[in-house]
Amino acid sequence: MRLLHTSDWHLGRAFHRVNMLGAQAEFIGHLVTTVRERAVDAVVVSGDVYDRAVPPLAAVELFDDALHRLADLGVPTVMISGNHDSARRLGVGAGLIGRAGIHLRTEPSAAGTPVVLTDAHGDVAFYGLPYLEPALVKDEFAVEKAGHEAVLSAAMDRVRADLATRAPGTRSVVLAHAFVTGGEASDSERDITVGGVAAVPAGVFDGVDYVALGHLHGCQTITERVRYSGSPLAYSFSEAGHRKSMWLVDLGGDGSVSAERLDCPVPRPLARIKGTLDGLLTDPAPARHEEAWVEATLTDAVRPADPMARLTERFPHILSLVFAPERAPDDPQVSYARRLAGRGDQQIAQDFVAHVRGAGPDEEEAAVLRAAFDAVRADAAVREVAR
Ligand SMILES: [Mn+2]
Repeated sequence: MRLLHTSDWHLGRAFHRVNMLGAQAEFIGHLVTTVRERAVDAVVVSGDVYDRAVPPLAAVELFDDALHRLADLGVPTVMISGNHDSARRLGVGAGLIGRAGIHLRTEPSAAGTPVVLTDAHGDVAFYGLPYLEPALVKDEFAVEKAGHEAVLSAAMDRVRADLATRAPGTRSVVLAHAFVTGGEASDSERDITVGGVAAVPAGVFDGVDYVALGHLHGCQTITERVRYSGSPLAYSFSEAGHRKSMWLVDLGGDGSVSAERLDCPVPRPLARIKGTLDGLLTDPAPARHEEAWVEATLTDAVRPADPMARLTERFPHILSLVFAPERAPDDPQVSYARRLAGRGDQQIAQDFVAHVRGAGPDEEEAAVLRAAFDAVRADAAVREVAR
């Protein structure tokens, strides 16, 4: 059985001031063409269909168009909700859409109920695990301490239990939206840390033939059988080095997996350039980025006048400007943003305590901070669900 694995479409999301709906529509067209030309048997979409719980109308219309085109192909599709989607909103109409062969899985309670597709070698059971927000699903999965590993393990126990009841030789595919240990993040995923932990070990998914992951926006291989497709488009300059892709996965009759990486259309390349304003305007080297979406980091010791207007003359598609004057790392002038870069909320809070008190938090105090961050996140998640 030949699968096409994609995720993290984030329909409706903009890239800085650029509306990406045109590029998103082009990707949908590319997806449909690929399904037809490469004789795909099933499409899997591993969450974050939309960028927000309440997406703009144009994004909803684009998704509707994608559903119609996938249904017209007659190729079954399995989709789950991600942490950016409102599972309940996305799930409205799922029963009816399912009759057209598009299986939207947004209910955690259905974790152990697969969509079963069949080829010449027998059945393939597709288990769609929507993004599981630990605080919201801990009762459903009867776990005491709400963490990502606990709830995903419990959901996977249901998958394995169901699989054990099926005919020997039944192959299995799991769709999940999670941060798996060893995966590399970018700047465009929303933080999902709970209890100080964001990631789950890949071993949680043991016992199935292929795990189609969503959440991380870079295409990556955790193991031969556990992969991220990544987002089809870049949504931050941290993805300037990414090659945006989908996985074309051939699932053999014996459960063997071979995967081919397929490139997605690139609306416009991304470039990060760095130097003094005069250097960026006159050096020959950045000429190859003149048509790219550009993020320029200015290293001038003194902020120059009108930098954006001047850079736009050479780089008409410049979208982002960063000031990073060259200074010694211990210079108190090093910007606040740079001091925070790459550190999580917990670490920032702990460093703040150390800064104002002279000593960082002890274990008990660190736990209080963690609990506070968890409470804020859980509250935000509950609000999202209620929208
Ligand atoms: Mn995402």
